[in-house]
Amino acid sequence: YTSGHSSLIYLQRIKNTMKEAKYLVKDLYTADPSAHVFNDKLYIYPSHDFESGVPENDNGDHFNMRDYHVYSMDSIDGDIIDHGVILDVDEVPWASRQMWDSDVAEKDGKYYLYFSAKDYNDIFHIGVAESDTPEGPFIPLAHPMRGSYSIDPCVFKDDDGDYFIYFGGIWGGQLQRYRNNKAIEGGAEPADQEPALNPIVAKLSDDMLEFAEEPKQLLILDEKGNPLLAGDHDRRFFEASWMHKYKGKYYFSYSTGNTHLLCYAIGDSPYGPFTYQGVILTPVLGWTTHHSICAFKGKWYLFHHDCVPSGGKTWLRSMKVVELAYNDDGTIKTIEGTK
Ligand code: FUB
Repeated sequence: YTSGHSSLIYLQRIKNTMKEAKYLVKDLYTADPSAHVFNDKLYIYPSHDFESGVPENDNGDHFNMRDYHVYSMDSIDGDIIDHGVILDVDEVPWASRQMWDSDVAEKDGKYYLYFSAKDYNDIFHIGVAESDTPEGPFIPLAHPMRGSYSIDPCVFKDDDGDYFIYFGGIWGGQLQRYRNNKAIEGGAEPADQEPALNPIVAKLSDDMLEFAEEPKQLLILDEKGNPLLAGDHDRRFFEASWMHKYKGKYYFSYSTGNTHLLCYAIGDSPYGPFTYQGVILTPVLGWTTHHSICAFKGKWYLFHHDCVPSGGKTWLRSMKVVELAYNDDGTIKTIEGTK
């Protein structure tokens, strides 16, 4: 009896460690999951993929999403609740299409949804929408954040109560069309031997609706302290910014896009500089890889997506969660993606 009982406890422990990634939602395609804990619950804000019929192209027009849902969980092994649509493109006066990656931050009991979308000139900007609850619905501002461009906003609250927004994505995400926050002629990536384009960071205003300062580049350096080069496709920033803090250090993680890796870099300040450390997630089935990292009830998790349930259709993704572990030196143990 005793040994049987302890095996049961052991099996239960294995189940609870979430070493195998699990899909979170079966009835909708969901991607780019941004996870946060609000009021002791886990909330996940993903993109909502669907079959729009737009053909694949290099701009990513086939990622033609039009609305967002929010999900919540009381425990990582428990049920996931779909709270329904929280914002639709038709409710956003300035947005025409492609409701891409989003994130939500809470301040003083109000919730702010930051989202990427194209305007009527096909230029990406970042929008903000407000709600009194994490479940929405979110009411959008009539205009994008002033001075915003490109895609993939992520908002990080530091321990001292300052909020920072990180954003940017090259190729279809249009970051290569800007330098020093201004649109440039031509808008190409730098040559391979030049420093890569970096993600952008800005402190948020007290009302959470504007940049509180001129956005800056967030430098990602190699082990010798040199900026990563544009030709270093296995390490340079492509899109999917995420920031989290672990044991007093800032961890900036991102996708390398065309080499399909989720990587991370560590720094001592929310502005950086950051030093490249390695791969968090090896390539998954599908072109994009995108994630968030969140602690919930004493464990760390990587939320991400792949295209296994859609049979590899790169625009129909499904979000997943898997436990994330650190080594003693603070580096992250690499997780194998599902091919
Ligand atoms: O979901 C649309 C876009 O695909 C996101 O904004 C990118 O990060 C990539 O995941």
